[in-house]
Amino acid sequence: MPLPTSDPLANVTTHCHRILLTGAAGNLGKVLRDRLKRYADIVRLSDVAALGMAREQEEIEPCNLADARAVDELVAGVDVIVHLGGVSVERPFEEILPANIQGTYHLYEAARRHGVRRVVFASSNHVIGFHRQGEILDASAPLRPDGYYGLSKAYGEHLARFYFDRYGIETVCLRIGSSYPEPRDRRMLITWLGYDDLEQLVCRAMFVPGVGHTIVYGASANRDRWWDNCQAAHLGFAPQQSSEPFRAQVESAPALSADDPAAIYQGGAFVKAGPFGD
Ligand code: NAI
Ligand code: 15L
Repeated sequence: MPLPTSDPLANVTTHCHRILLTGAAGNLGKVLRDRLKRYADIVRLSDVAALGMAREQEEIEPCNLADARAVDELVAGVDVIVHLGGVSVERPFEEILPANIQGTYHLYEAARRHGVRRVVFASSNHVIGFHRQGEILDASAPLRPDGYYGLSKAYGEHLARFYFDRYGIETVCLRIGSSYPEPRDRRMLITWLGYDDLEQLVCRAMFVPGVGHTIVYGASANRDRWWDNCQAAHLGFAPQQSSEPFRAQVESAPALSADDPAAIYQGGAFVKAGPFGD
C-alpha cells in the first residue's frame, strides 16, 4: 500500500533526545528495544522483569508501575513515553488493577509533573472484543470490552482523553490487534500486525504533530479487515505487511466450530476467559 501523497511526517524531524519504553522486557518491548534507537539519542528501558545490561544508547531503569514514586522518577527527563508495560492478557481483576489501572494513572501523573507532551499508549482490540467478527468498526464504535484486561485498556484510553483535555498531554492510543512474528490462527489472519508495521505506527504516534487524543487500530494490510482508521487518517499510517503469505499454513489447521464464542466475537478466545477464583 503506497504512503499517502502528503505524508504528515514529510517535513517533521523523527528524532528526539530520550524515549521511555515501559514493558521493555516483554514481547513487543524486545521488538522495539533496538528499533526505537533510530528515533532518539537515548532509549530508557523499564520493566518489572529483568532487562539485562544496558547496551549502546540505552538506560535501564527497573520499575514497578504500581509504585507511584518510582514511576515519577522514571519519567523525569523524558521527551516521549511508549507505554507497553502491564498485564497483557485476561487475568483476575486484582492483578490488572495495580499494573494497568493504577500504573497507567501513575504514568500520566508523572508525565504531567515532568512536562512530557506525548504518550503512545498500547491499548488493545480487547476494548471492542464483544463486537461480532465481520462488523466494521472505526474509532467511534461503542466500547465493548471482553474482560478485565479490555476494561483496563478502555480506562487507559479514557485517562488519556482526560489528560489531553485537562493538561494538553497528547496520546495516540494504539488498539493493537495481534502483533507476533506470524499470525497463529484464522482470527489473526485479520488482526495481525507485523513488526515493521508496528514500528511505523509507533514512529507516527510519536512524531506526527497535533495528534491530540487519537485512537488508531493496529493491523497490517491484511486481506480481510474489521477496523477502519478513517478517524486516524492524520497519522498517515500505511501498513506495508500482510498476513496473506501465512494463509495456507494457518488454514491447514482445523477451524473452530461456528458456535464457539471465540469464532463469533472479535476478541476471540479472550471473550471466554474466566471467571476466576470461584
Ligand atoms: P508482554 O506481556 O510480553 O509485555 C508486557 C510487559 O509489561 C512484561 O515484560 C511485564 O513484565 C511488564 N509488566 C507487567 N506488569 C508490570 C508492572 N506492574 N510494572 C512494570 N512492568 C510490568 O506483552 P506484549 O505482547 O509485549 O504487549 C505489549 C503491550 O501491548 C501490552 O500493554 C499489551 O497489552 C499491548 N498489546 C499487545 C498485543 C500483542 O499482540 N502483542 C495486542 C494488543 C495489545
Ligand atoms: C492482546 O491484547 C494481547 O496482549 C495479546 O496477547 C494478543 O492475544 C492480542 O491481544 C490478540 O487479540 O490477539
